[in-house]
Amino acid sequence: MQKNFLVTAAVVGVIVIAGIWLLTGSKKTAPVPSSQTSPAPALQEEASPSATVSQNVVRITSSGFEPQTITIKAGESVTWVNENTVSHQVNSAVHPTHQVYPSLNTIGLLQAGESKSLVFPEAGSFKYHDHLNPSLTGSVVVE
Ligand SMILES: [Cu+2]
Repeated sequence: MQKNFLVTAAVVGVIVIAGIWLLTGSKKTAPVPSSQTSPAPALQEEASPSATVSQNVVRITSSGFEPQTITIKAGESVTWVNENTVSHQVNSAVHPTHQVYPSLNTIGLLQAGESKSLVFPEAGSFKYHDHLNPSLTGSVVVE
């Protein structure tokens, strides 16, 4: 009787310890000695440049398009963001007929704070300007 109790207690104890080990072990893949935790921050610093900018953005301010030339890959889009307090109008070269790359004319008028995007499916160099202020020019280079 006494021996059976001790065996049962030992089995229960092993199960409880195994359970705790599994629960804590599932979060950390392996028990790591404390001396190995210090190199971890250095590894994180090396991994940080992997952050990527998913959108190609051209900002429009009172001084023009920024960047003035934006380079993208075929199939990507460009988003024009009017950060100025007045309207701007993105149109294809050449002012005033706008016939070089008519797709750019779908951007057209951008009210203050407004933004519009256009996908460029084919490679090329596409010039545009602000039709309301034709001295402000820019280009999209699609590789
Ligand atoms: Cu124009």
